[in-house]
Amino acid sequence: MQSELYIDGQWVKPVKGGSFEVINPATEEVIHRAPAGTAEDVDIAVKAARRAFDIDGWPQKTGSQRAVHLRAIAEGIRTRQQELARLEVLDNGKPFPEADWDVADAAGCFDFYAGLAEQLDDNPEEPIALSDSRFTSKAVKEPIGVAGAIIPWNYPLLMAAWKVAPALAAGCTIVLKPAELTSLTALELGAIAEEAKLPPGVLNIVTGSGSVAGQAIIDHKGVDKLAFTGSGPVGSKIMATASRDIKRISLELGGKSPFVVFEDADIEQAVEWIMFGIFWNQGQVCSATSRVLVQEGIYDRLLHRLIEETKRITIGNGLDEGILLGPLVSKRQYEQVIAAIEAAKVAGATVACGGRRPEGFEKGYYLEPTVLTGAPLDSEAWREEIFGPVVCIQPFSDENEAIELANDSRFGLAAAVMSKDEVRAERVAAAFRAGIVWINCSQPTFTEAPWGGYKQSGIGRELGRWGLDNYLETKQITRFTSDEPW
Ligand code: TXE
Repeated sequence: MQSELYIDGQWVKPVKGGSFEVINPATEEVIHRAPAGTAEDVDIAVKAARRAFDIDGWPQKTGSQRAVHLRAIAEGIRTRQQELARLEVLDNGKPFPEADWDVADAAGCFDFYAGLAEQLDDNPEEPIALSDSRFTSKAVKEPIGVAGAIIPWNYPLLMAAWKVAPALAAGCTIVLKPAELTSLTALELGAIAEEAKLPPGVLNIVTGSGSVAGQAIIDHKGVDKLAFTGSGPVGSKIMATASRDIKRISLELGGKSPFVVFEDADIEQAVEWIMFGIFWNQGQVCSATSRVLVQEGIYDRLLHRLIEETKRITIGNGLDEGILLGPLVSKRQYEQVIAAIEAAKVAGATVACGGRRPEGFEKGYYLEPTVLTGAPLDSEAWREEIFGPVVCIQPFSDENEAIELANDSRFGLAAAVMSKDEVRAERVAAAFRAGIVWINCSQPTFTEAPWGGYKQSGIGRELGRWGLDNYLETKQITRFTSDEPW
């Protein structure tokens, strides 16, 4: 486990020398102390990133040259996959197979953006047909500059990959701040980048608290672009701060995503996808389908089967075999989710199953997977992100009502629909006000496809070619070609 910051290709102690506890959420034990970066460290990191961008020539490298480093990082992640997955479990609590999956996905993300970096060489410019033939014009894409990336704790290495890979592919340099709850694998990424011979200053990793290290990144005048995944209030703060210097921003802020199940859907499959959509990663997923809407005719049967299957979920330490649900990430998150369940009860909801600490667990932030029925449509449980293994389920009568209920939210990250009627499923998918829509499934995420939200779920799109565009500016170059006087 790394104990220093990775800045300008060096491992360094924070200027002020501080550190903070890393706690295993399964045991509540302190397993490490991570370096607590402050504004001074961020300043050094941003200056290194500036030099790497402005002077050392990272953006001037060809896409293929940058791709060599990205592929080497992907390989470095794969070489250490088991070790990284284990660290992720110790830090975040998720079951090992999920962590293993995330780490493989992170490697795939670097490979994918290596491919896009190479493609930048194939299409360096786009000719533009002008209405005035005395001129010719072309558009070129150029990297924005220095990116500041602030990421959450639910997918520590994968979220780092989602930001670092496209930024480096585009030719940006970057300062990355992982969430203070999960710093371990992000710091390992520094070691992997070092082995991949990434030039100094191209990737800098400053761990520390949001209010100190994170705030210093968003405030820094040397940062051209901010990429953030996290809570709405911090997203608002980033947007407000970014407006001062007109920094480019991309924000991914979570949601309260609906899952609509029509009467013609297969109940067993629906139950499986509902559970995947809310219990994977302990429900700490921005796109979790936490509001389930089921058509009246199958509501009782589906609810019965959902409760039966939910009760079968094996809870425990993510490092143990056969565990499907680990602890929540932190004491604070655990207490917040418990409080949300209590508030739901007061508002009139019924706990159909779960809702408590499972028996036999003295340590660890464990919570039974929970199904809530009858949460009033104006209650916080129905409207606000709980970010835990808690699903609200409601009946609906017809398609119009389902769409109305699904869209009645300030969020718009994801939405899902299940129906054997393809035409109806497409119609509902079109009607959803959300950036990611799943038909007959929930949650599958592909590096190639755009990811991001409508409404208060954020701004911009990550992943795919859209993710690369997040780190690129567009420049027009127009030439006067006529011999006639202007
Ligand atoms: O998020 P924060 P928290 C939601 C989810 C969860 C809630 C709170 O509902 O219950 O947010 O989680 C950094 N300047 N999501 O408190 O604080 C912080 O250090 C700059 C949804 O953990 O937003 C961390 O690196 N940075 C979400 C990152 O922001 C600051 C994933 C996210 O932490 C900062 C996580 C500041 N002033 C939580 N304050 C999703 N969209 O997937 C904090 N940070």
